[in-house]
Amino acid sequence: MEQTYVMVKPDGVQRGLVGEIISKIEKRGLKLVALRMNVISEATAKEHYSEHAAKPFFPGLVGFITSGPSVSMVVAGKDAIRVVRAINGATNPVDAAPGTIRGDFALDVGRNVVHASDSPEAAAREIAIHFKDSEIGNYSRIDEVCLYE
Ligand code: DAT
Ligand code: MG
Repeated sequence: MEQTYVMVKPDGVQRGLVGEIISKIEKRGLKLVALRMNVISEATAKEHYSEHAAKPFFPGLVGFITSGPSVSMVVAGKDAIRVVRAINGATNPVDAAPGTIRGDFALDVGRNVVHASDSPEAAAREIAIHFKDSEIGNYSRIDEVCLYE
């Protein structure tokens, strides 16, 4: 099953949205296989967002993502990368469809509540940045017999 890296950013934690966000992911049928709350270090934030290092919003993005506790997870399931990106909605919340996390809970692109990997390569890279192999669980959910044909 495909794995993806997902983060509830510091704004989502401050606004009490952690449970609702995790609930959407779980109820969809995706499986949590790793979960942690921590304040991400500046070095980890820069590595995580290295593709944006040259962009004007990069310093603000790194400052924001390290500004308080965030929740990191690894989520597994069928097409987990595409499915979580769809659950999150468009990067700019103004363009995000209602029903998505960003479309329901955010307005500003720099305060868009959630992150998720956008490709298999990004997922592998981001999971390795945030978790050791030993922190990623391997189990079956009891409802997998109903979720998958
Ligand atoms: P996504 O988070 O949907 O993968 P991205 O990789 O293009 O989007 O950008 C990473 C984050 O950077 C995004 O969630 C919010 C911030 N960001 C992107 N574009 C921005 C902009 N024009 N101004 C401010 N922040 C921006
Ligand atoms: Mg991205």
